[in-house]
Amino acid sequence: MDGVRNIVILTGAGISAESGLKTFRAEDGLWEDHRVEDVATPQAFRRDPELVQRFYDERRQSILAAEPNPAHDTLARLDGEWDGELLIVTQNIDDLHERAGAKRVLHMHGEALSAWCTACDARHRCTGTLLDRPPCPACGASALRPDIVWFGEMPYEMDRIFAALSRADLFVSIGTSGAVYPAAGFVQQAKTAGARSLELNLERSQGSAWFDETRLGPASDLVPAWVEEMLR
Ligand code: BJW
Repeated sequence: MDGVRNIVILTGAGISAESGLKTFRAEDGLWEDHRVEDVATPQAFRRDPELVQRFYDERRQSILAAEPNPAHDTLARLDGEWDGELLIVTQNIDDLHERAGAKRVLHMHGEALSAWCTACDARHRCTGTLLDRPPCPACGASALRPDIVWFGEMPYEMDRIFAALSRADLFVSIGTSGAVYPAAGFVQQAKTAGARSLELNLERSQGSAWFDETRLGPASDLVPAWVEEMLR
């Protein structure tokens, strides 16, 4: 794409689907066994912490067992080779972008492999379980929760995301349904700032009409082909 220097890429659960991680809103998706309000709100955590900790303890183990797929691999290649600005804003809590080698990654909805101490505000890498209420390595309190952004909470690093969107020449959305804000509004913000927009998804997202171009198919086909075009 001519004239493109600054790129913002938004990724969602669809990019990790071919790594074996479930999406949220598919028929067999993650919410099927758990209603969203039972696991992904601070109110749910206060009401039934064990249910929520068990849900994220299981997700953490699935993530550790998964491997990056060609979509993660080729985005990491683009990150390594692209001279202009590039930011991968992921809604995903897995670490597959990083394990594929991407460096310019921002986790706006938090990370499964991080635990947040609600007593002292410290964050720690966590590959085990929180259901058994381990002590915080910093302060010793048994007050660790998943470092995840739930409904009603503020996503991380919004200032940095909005700044990148305001400078973007190209906004690319990969494998997200466009059902959850503020991420669902990024395409409008990027377009208002003058960026072109491209959607790569198995099916059209809810905000599909905002995109200049939509390509439909599995991320592991579409992303490598698009990256090849960008680096040609
Ligand atoms: C493939 C594929 C393949 C499959 N290849 N593609 C009323 C109106 C508007 C907004 C609100 C409202 N009421 C409340 C709100 C705000 C609320 C919200 O958006 N609610 C909606 C339900 C309406 N949002 C919030 O509360 C957020 N905070 C907030 O707004 O703070 C205030 C604020 C104001 C102003 C500025 C900034 C902030 C917080 C949202 C937190 C979301 N948390 C979750 C769970 C935690 C993380 C976790 O457990 O993993 O994040 S919800 C869940 O949805 C998760 C995901 O990151 C997120 C998005 O899902 P995603 O990734 O799009 O997955 P799916 O399953 O929906 O879609 C997958 C897609 O992949 C599909 O399109 C498939 O086709 C595709 N696909 N296979 C390519 N192989």
